[in-house]
Amino acid sequence: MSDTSSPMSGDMPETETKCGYVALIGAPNAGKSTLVNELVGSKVSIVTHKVQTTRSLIRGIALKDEKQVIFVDTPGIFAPKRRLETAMVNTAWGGAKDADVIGMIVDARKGVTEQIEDILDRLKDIKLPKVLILNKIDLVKRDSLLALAQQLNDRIAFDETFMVSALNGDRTDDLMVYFADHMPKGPWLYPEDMISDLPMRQLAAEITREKVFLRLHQELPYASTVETEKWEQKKDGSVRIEQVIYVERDNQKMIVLGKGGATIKAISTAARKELMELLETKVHLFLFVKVRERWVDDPERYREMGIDFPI
Ligand SMILES: Nc1nc2c(ncn2[C@@H]2O[C@H](COP(=O)(O)OP(=O)(O)O)[C@@H](O)[C@H]2O)c(=O)[nH]1
Ligand SMILES: [Mg+2]
Repeated sequence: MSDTSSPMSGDMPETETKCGYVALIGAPNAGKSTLVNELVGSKVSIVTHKVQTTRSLIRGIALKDEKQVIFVDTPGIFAPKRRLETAMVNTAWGGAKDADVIGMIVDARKGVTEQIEDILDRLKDIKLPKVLILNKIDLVKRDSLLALAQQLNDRIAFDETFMVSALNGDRTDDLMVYFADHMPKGPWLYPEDMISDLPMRQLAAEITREKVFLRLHQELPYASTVETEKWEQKKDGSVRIEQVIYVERDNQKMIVLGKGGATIKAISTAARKELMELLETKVHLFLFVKVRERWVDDPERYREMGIDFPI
């Protein structure tokens, strides 16, 4: 008995899967990471009220029907002064150029700032579909939203404008449907249960970095970076994680440790709690603080963060 129909013949069901990239760009604190987490339905990118929290490209993966959308959360775009800042801004624009659709997020309460003007100027030259996302609509009146949407659309012809609250999940469904529909046809690039491509070690470092950002003030968060050095699965199912918080100077180390070690303990407790939720197992977290003068000029640190070292 022979089967004459080849696997490629016409009675195969038409593939309906779609898959593509959406890059979310915007000024620092516009709510890019919050929106990615909301659309993915899980925390994949850290969020704080401080500017420049996100340093590398974080990919959060979401499925809508048969469509896979890979969201690229980018560092905020601003006028960089230091090397790390330059690296972050380059990373953001690099992420935007490789996308299928660009979503520009604007904090509706702040409106059109100088930073927004600069982003619009550069965005104009990128020939990709673009949508405007006015975020934080929970904080502003509807009239001003419409005026802002008009003002921005006068500058760039966006394909579509959405008004959302990433924090409350208000109207984010429409946005998700739009992105899903506008992905190119093709097979999924990630397994269906995958929500992030960030290796666990790096995600764990990001979680601790978020706690550092939340507990330290002024320049210190920006002078620090976190790396996972050891990850050991124990026989009883628990995990032992060792991480290093790098700072630039001795006095910064003292601040991270806090009086009697109180600050590092609080950071560790908060990070461990979240890691246990994420890994669904017991976590033994060991944090070390090391002074590495000029780590911000060390290419190795950039490699660990997953961003290019600007020469
Ligand atoms: N009220 C309000 N706050 C928001 C909203 N989206 C984000 N935020 C807050 O804005 C701050 C910056 O958010 P984040 O996602 O880190 O911004 P990013 O720098 O663009 O990634 C955080 O304190 C968020 O909780 C929103 O829709 N409404
Ligand atoms: Mg962010």
